[in-house]
Amino acid sequence: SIVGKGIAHDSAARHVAGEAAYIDDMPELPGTLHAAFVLAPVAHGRLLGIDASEALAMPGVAGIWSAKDIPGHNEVGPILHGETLFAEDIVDYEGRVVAAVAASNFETAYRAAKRVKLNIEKLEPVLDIEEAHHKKSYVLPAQQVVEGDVDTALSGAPHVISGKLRMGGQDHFYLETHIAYAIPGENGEMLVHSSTQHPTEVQHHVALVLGVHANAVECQVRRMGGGFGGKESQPTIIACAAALIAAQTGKPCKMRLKRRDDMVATGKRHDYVVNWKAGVDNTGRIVGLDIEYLARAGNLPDLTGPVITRTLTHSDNSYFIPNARFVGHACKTNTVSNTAFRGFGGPQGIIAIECIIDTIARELKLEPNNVRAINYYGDETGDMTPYGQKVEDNRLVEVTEAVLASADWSRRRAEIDAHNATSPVIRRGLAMMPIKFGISFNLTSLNQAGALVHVYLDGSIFLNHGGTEMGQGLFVKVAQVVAEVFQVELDMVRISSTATGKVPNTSATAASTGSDLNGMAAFKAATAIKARMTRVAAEHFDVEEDVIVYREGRVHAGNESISFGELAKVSWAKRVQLSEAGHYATPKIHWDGKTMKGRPFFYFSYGAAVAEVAIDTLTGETRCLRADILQDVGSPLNPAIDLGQIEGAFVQGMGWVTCEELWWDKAGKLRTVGPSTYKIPGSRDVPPEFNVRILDNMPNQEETVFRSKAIGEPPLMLGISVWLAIRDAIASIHGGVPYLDSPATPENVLRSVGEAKANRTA
Ligand code: MTE
Ligand code: LUZ
Ligand code: MOS
Repeated sequence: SIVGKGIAHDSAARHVAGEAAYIDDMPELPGTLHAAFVLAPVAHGRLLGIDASEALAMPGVAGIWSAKDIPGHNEVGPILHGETLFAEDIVDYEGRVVAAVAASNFETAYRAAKRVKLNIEKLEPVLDIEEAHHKKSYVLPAQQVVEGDVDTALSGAPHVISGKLRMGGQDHFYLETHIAYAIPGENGEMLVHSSTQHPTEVQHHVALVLGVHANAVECQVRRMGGGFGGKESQPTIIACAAALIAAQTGKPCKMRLKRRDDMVATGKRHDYVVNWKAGVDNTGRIVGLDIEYLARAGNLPDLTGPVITRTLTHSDNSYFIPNARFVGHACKTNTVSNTAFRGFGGPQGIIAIECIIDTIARELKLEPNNVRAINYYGDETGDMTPYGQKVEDNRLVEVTEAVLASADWSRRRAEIDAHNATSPVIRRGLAMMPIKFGISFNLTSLNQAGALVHVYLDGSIFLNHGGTEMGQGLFVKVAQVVAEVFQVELDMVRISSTATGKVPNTSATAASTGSDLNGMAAFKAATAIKARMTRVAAEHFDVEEDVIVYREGRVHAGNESISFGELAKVSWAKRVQLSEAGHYATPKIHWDGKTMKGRPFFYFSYGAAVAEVAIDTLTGETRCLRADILQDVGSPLNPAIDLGQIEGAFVQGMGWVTCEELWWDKAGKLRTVGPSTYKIPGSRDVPPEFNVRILDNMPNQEETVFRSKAIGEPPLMLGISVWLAIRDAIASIHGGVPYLDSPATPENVLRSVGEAKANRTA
């Protein structure tokens, strides 16, 4: 069977050989223009004028485009109206796109953009999340998930424990920065190659900006050099600018962002401030939980609404909370608009509840894992989430017990405690955490996909679907599904670029649903073609249809057989359709955005991790020494790809909570704009002992494609175990509750160590 086999990524060899083509590798057409953005130099101001005379005088410069040059709508927002491509009268963050300059080459375009003078009257910026909250400066109304009666639960609880947690954002740092190449055609047509997770959104916004119908625009994507959510909504900005210039000059236009511009101008993970209060009984069981999330939306909503929804629906993580009030505020600040990032609000909710559990355990002098276990969803507690979805596929005990055993928890706990008793400088810490992550877009309408399958007369198969490839291995998985249906070799299935002209009206490849949705759409298309071919085969061999068997590229009827290609030819001769468009819509899900109740997720993915760290209490440096992960992926479509996803996601999550720090100065200027100042985990930050396993023999209880489960995002949150282990190491100093923000940079660790030393009781 091809499904379930650990097969290399279809482009693995080409990735490492440099032969996999990205948009910037495409041969450029003659006359291609290159574009660069003019970005606002202040966080907040009134735009009074643009003086491009110096830029336009430079040799090779073709022109400048700003809001007034847009023939259609100045509109690039993913959900709401009023999110503009080019600033109109107000610039509302440092890096806000104001205009685009085009020139005959890349460097000239960049130099010219820097010479454009913006006349801006400075206004007072709001830069701090809490300041925005105090000023009631929001981009959207607050959302809340409420269950039971929190106030009564808190007032009757034996212990009420409260706290605050600040967590940072995260830059996507995909290797390929944003890029688009727009090629004008005849009669108003536009072909846009875009590095986007959401070709349909690019198509629709290019049409809106150009003032043409969507049918005039095609968006194509062969692959991205990483997306991580950063290319879910943001690519419209780049693609629309390139298309506008292409349309108005009649020349192809390429726009590629330098790393600095990419980091300054496009959105990131939302940083949050969290205030919480928990009512707890003497055993550590949570009886009531009140959490207020202040999320930094930035200058406009973008995807902040659904991101906050996911935070609120992951504030329970794996724990039954009988009385809950989770409130999320979308704080409007004069900083770049934040956007989707792997986990999509889930990590923020999960780090909050894990911090809460850890704090409860240390306050009450209980073992943190016992406090976790006693609060798990299950018969002893309950199975209803605060948002009204029942937990029907609970695998928490399985993953936890198995990971504690394989990580040799008890022995290592004792060993680490013994080490800490005699090691004043280097402290070690150990932590375990579970995850439960809801799979489906929490906006129900997005949970649909299409695929297009053709069988050619030599038996080769052409596959197209609405999902995009960003390195996560979606294309090989969907190809495996199709090869499995027809029982042919994988190399008989041709993987092709995502294109809005082939499969229309798609959702972003996001929410980890790529293979669930597109795999199922392709399965349906292939199965429909196969049913027609089987009828032909039955006629051909003069047998009943149920005698026909597809095996190893051939079609058998008892002792007789013909090749799959021969059957294709016979079918064609009988004038049978060998092509099909499949469509799939996830069943069982619904969500009421007003009451914030429903069954937003088709199913949950479970996982657990144990992390061990060492911290240097004199420098604040930390290191993850070992991590053990067990992840539920149902029956994997491709376990080799899934292992890679788990490893990558864990390390990316670890980066979020340890070394990746975004830093804005007092004027609101982002100062971490490249690898010299923004530290993502490198190969030597990967835990030297890294044991990653997939939960065996646990098919999805729901009818997903071959009973698989999504994998892209869930294990990112397991990286939070590293942060919990750092807390554990700090707590060893005084035996109390450490105060630690995320990321646990050396500065933050040192501050927390200093407080622990000051409060040392011994
Ligand atoms: N893996 C790689 N290599 N590159 C990426 O950009 N994006 C992640 C995840 N894994 C990403 C990745 C994110 S944010 C999501 S939502 C999923 O892949 C999307 O793909 P899938 O739905 O096919 O898993
Ligand atoms: N919901 C979600 C969304 O859970 N994940 C996403 O990526 C997303 N994107 C857009 C809208 N809702
Ligand atoms: Mo992933 S954040 O859903 O693109």
